[in-house]
Amino acid sequence: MSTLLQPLDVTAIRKDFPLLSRVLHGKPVVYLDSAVSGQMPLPVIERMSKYERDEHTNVHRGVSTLSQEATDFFEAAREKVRKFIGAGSIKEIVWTRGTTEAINLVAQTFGRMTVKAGDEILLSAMEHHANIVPWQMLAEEKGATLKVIPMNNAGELILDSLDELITDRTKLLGLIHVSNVLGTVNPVKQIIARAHARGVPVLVDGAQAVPHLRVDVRDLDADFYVFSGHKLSGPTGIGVLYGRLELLEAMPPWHGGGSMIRNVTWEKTTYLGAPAKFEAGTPAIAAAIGLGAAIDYLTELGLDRIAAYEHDLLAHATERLERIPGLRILGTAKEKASVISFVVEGIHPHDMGSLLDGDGVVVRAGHHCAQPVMTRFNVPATTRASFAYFNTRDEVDVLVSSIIKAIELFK
Ligand code: 7TS
Repeated sequence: MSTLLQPLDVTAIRKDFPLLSRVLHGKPVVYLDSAVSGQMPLPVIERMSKYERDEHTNVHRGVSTLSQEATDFFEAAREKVRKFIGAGSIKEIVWTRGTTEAINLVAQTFGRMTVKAGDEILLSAMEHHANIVPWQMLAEEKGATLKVIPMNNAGELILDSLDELITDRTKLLGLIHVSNVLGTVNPVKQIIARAHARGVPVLVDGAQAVPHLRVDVRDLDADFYVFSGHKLSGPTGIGVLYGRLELLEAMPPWHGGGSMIRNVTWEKTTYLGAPAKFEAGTPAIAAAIGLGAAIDYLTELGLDRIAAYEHDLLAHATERLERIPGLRILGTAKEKASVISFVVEGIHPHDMGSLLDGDGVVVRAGHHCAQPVMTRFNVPATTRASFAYFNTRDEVDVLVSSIIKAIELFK
């Protein structure tokens, strides 16, 4: 941990998360499932509740004071997102329902516009289904093919062959920034530079990166960067598509309806510019404002301090888990975020998940919407613990004891 960084006051932070004082099956809840969905701190919940109690109306409509006020809050949240990820303009920040919708938007606008029969879309071997299926659907529609950057047994991408995998027919590279299964932090800046050298635009799935690392889309030189509010201490129902402005301007609209038009006649409709062009209909206003409040909260704590703290939890958990006989961690990359997937000989990951649940320890068991990763590691599923800035070393120790107890039970 950097000596320049004041450590986080986790005891104080935990008071902001009411769920952490719940009791499950007679045990204090140990929430190790932030990769599924982060918990929202009270300032976020209270900001959304204030909006719903005192300020609720629609945005971008009418001259009423209430509507103008709501529009200001909503657009202020967009500016918070812009600043948080280092984008150049709020025109580059499109609200979506989440990461999944953002990728579908790009596939069905940019993708449909650029991908033709015989073209290729390059993805990495560790993508979430959200960054596979929309491209597969597009490839089927257009007669294009998907190609895959392989990974090694540690869960690191093998980049030696990248220059051969990129061809003259490659229309897009889709890349997960941090793996939701393996925790691997991919060298996206370097990969983007290599793709750009060949004229290939890159979409980065940042769903698991933004909660853990400081992200600067201009420094990365990403063409598209997407993430979800609910993994970033914010609510569900809101997410972000960052797109380079010239790309967004060149893309056709996606959904049609109110709020995205300049003029409508029976003969022809003209559209607004980005981002409004992609935001038909009434958006998730309270959720957007809540995401803005979450960004304020995280910024106040400091992403660097969060990263340092979570890194310590990850190191502690890795060290303790590695000592358990029969337990195998999937994903041992040099650069990792605070996600640990594991399997234990003779115990199905779902059984492990249920036994941990009985001890109040909340983890996820399953394929984590990344079945190709399961296939690559030859496992049907894993159990996954993911750590956030409100978790403690003591909670890691509860996880470890609970796993040991489960192993004893299966002997
Ligand atoms: N991309 C990554 C890397 C993710 O981890 C997830 C959700 C998504 C995309 C989809 O996000 P959504 O908000 O649109 O649903 N990941 C997980 C997970 O790991 N376990 O449950 C959801």
